[in-house]
Amino acid sequence: RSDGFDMDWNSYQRLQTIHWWMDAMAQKYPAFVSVETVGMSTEKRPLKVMKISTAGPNSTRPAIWIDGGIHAREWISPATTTCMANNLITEATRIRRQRFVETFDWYFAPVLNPDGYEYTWSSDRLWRKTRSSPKKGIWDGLFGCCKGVDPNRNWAYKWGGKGTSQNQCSQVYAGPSPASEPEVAHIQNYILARKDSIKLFLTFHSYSQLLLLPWGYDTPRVPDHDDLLQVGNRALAKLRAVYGTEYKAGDTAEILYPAAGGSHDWAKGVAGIKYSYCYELRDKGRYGFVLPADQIIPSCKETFQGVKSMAEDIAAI
Ligand code: ING
Ligand code: ZN
Repeated sequence: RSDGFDMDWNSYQRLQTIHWWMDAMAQKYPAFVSVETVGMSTEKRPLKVMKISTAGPNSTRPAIWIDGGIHAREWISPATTTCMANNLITEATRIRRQRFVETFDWYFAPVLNPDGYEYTWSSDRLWRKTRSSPKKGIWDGLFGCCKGVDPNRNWAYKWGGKGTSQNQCSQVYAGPSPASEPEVAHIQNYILARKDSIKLFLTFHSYSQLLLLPWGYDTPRVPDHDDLLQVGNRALAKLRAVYGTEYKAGDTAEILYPAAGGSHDWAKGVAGIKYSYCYELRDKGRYGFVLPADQIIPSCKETFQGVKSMAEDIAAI
């Protein structure tokens, strides 16, 4: 079937299924689910954002942003974020609703890099970047050229700094200019238009089981570091309580590596969203990017507890 109800979380899903499911949810629950196409990718695939709000599609409540699939091969990210969106829809249908549903509008963009994602299904399971072509230069054909920009080195904050490359063939190629990738440019604009309402920004990657705070570009601490770490550590305690999965929170450049042009730096540095984080989902390297599908639901269950904790804490501030 191809009506969106062939979606499930016992296996990984193609882009079309994810998009059909998003549209089907909006059709089924028009009072609190709406789906917008924010723009098109390089290869003309839609960039879809799902809004879940019990105050309806035009609500301007404080908001929470959740994205996934910016890196093509990190399949657990679209799987976990769509599953969490599905949990939230279920929560929204309840008669007595909890605070995290009633306080916020929730935005989900589960596949930020649709071209790369489809390429991991058709051609190269471990592809990371977008699928854009470099501008033709006189050396092309002599040395060949490489496709794709690292979309998490392409955001317009400290672009081109540490942990990035200007070599087109590098896995961390920052691109020819900030927000050169249409996927990044469209999402930046969409978030900027809503920046004052967004109270929490979460981007989902894999793998390592980390909760990363800004900054990624280098090692200075954010001024409100302790607030971010406290909300983060409380979330990780809730996450761990489900199956005992150990996550660690810390500054990106310190506990992982410095890398400029990432989305959670941009969300804090440019959009001014105080609580901005990057989750690195399961596992710690046993399966890595090729995480078995039977871990989708456990990943979703534990991560949802963490996200709920963050939402409840921020609602209380
Ligand atoms: N990790 C992120 C990456 O883009 C990151 C971690 C995010 C580092 C933002 C610096 C800034 O490298 C994965 N798994 O992609
Ligand atoms: Zn990633």
